[in-house]
Amino acid sequence: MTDLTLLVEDVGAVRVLRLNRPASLNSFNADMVSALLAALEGAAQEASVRALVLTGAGRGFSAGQDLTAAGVSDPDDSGTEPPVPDLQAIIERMWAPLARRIRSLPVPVVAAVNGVAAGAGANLALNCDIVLAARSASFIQAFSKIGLIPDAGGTWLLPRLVGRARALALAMTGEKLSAPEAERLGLIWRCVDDVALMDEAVALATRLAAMPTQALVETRLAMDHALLLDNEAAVQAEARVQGRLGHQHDFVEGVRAFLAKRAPVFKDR
Ligand code: T3D
Repeated sequence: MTDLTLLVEDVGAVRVLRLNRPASLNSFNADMVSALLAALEGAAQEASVRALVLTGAGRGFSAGQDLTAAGVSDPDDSGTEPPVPDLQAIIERMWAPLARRIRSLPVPVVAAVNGVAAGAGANLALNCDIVLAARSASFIQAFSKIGLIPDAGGTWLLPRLVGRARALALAMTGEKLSAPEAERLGLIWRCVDDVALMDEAVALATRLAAMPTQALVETRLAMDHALLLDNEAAVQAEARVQGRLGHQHDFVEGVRAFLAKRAPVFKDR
């Protein structure tokens, strides 16, 4: 399936979604939000999809909100100020659902950050389970430069990924962080040579696709949830999740395959 603003391709059990507005560094207008939400929903519904890669076309991953479509315009000739956009409504319609859907997908999600990732574009990538980036890519919490705070889950994610001191400095200064530096700080998993990015991302997603999907997704949910719990509550929550997973085919298959010294065939999703 091809949409003007989003390219969709399947590589085996891996669905690759490519943001496709390269002239504006894949900044998001309403069409691209709708296309991405629909594609995420499609991937969630299709049992043959066992992992997802999110990347961008051209030299950028995403520059966040398309500022030409942000609803801000100049005063008219008489100096009358036009109405300002309702940002709360925009966030609730666009960025919150996108971030939420990525974090709740029933399959693992790999971001392949091919170039600059700015504003909510950066934070969409950081919502993915594993973030790979091209060595030449960069991350910018651009919000402060236009009088905003990090959104698309940025206020929750950034301190958890890199700690409060670095999170505040990145968000307040809006400084560009290179991919190697992002890796060093723990903002992302790894950066790789530019030419190798897509091969590495698809190979990683293919590996994840062959693994027990439910366990991977429950790992994401349990870790995110555990951040809100004390140790005892987290240990108890682990027991409940293991209790559920223990009734699944993939657990029995994994143990049987180990004991039989054969490769497991996982199929739960
Ligand atoms: O407003 C709301 O709805 C609230 C929601 C907010 C969520 C957010 O994401 S807020 C943050 C929005 N994003 C930004 O502020 C980033 C703006 N872009 C930049 O700062 C720079 O473009 C970059 C640092 C990302 C890259 O710089 P550079 O020098 O590599 O590229 P460039 O020349 O600035 O951009 C290339 C083209 O993309 C250029 O168009 P042109 O001149 O070739 O026709 C530029 O205008 C366009 N572009 C880049 N970012 C955006 C954009 N067009 C629209 N919206 C953008 N966000």
